[in-house]
Amino acid sequence: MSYEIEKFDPEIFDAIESELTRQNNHLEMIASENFTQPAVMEAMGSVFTNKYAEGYPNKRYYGGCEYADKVEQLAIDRLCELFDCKFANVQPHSGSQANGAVYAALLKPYDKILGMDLSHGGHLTHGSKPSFSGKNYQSFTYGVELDGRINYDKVMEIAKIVQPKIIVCGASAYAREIDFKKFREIADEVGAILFADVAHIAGLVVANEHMSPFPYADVVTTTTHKTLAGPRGGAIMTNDEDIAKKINSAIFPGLQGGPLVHVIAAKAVGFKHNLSPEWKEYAKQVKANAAKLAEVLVSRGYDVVSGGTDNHLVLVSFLNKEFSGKDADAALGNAGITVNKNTVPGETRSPFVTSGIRIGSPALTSRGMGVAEFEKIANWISDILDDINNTELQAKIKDEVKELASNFIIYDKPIY
Ligand code: DSN
Repeated sequence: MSYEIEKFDPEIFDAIESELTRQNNHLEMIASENFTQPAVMEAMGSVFTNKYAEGYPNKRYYGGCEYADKVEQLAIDRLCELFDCKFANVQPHSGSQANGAVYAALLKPYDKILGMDLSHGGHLTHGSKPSFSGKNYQSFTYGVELDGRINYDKVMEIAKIVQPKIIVCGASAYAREIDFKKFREIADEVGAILFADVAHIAGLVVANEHMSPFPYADVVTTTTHKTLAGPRGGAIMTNDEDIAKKINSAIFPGLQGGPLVHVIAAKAVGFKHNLSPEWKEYAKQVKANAAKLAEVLVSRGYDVVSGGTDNHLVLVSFLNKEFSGKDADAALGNAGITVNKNTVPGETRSPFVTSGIRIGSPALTSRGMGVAEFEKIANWISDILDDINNTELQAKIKDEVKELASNFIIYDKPIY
């Protein structure tokens, strides 16, 4: 097979081919990454990339939008079906844009946000100071206890003191089920809007493998590329018509111009995958694989934050070790196992060094791996961490990783 880009821009083509080899040969265990379907990538590479479609279906500022209307309406309808909600906006270019639109729609500058602390597993856009969410609004945080779990009574106490306009729930590095009902009670007690960012767990939620944020949250955002395994992008959902109108105005013309119609088409294809009967099996397997990973790491003496996992990720703490999250990330990377360093509850090192790693199961589950493979991988991870400076061992495991990976090839060509 030859591609136009191979002839026109060999430097970029080489990088794309190398990335394909990297994705096929390595074990991708970053909890926020996944492998999308070739059909999703085909939609992303389609002629819709040429089309301007500012506005919304049947209310555009450009002509020639009849097919753009069709794909956007399909994406909206499928997302509403997945989450059993009434209104959806599928135009956000990313999860951060989606979160920015929620604040722009529902808050005034310097209103109070209460979100999960970034260093406890929250997200930059949940009020972190370097982010627009911490600069344009007064942000306050809740965190986890030393056992790695949210203490809802404490969140209630903080909310009563802060009196936030909006409470953000949802996390990027939290291994336990989020109780949206309890967050609703807290929001009701202080008269706050409840905003759930389910980017990490969305693929589990739509399979009934995690509690749904509906009917508890007033507004819900997600990314489409994490556990949902769709194209890179964001989306916003609500059951409240007034909020839906404000969100639509906040996205366009508030924050964004022309929607990425090719990505919206790909989102629609991804949602069709999420609606398929096999999706539930995938979500169950994601959880079973993460549970096996946690079980083996605990049995090998590692400090798994909260003692295990209810979802797709495991957070491992090295607070009691000589080495850092950065060291562990590098050692595992040498063996072809890709994770990310992560802060942990009670963190003593800087965010760039950290005392933990976050390991996720969604991407390897998409490659068809099950608990037997995760058991093997968890033991490799433990072997490497047990002897972190042993580069010969890392090289030996890298060969074994490559052999395992070769039995689970995800893509046979670099471009779809
Ligand atoms: N949410 C981040 C992550 O989990 O990796 C990316 O923004």
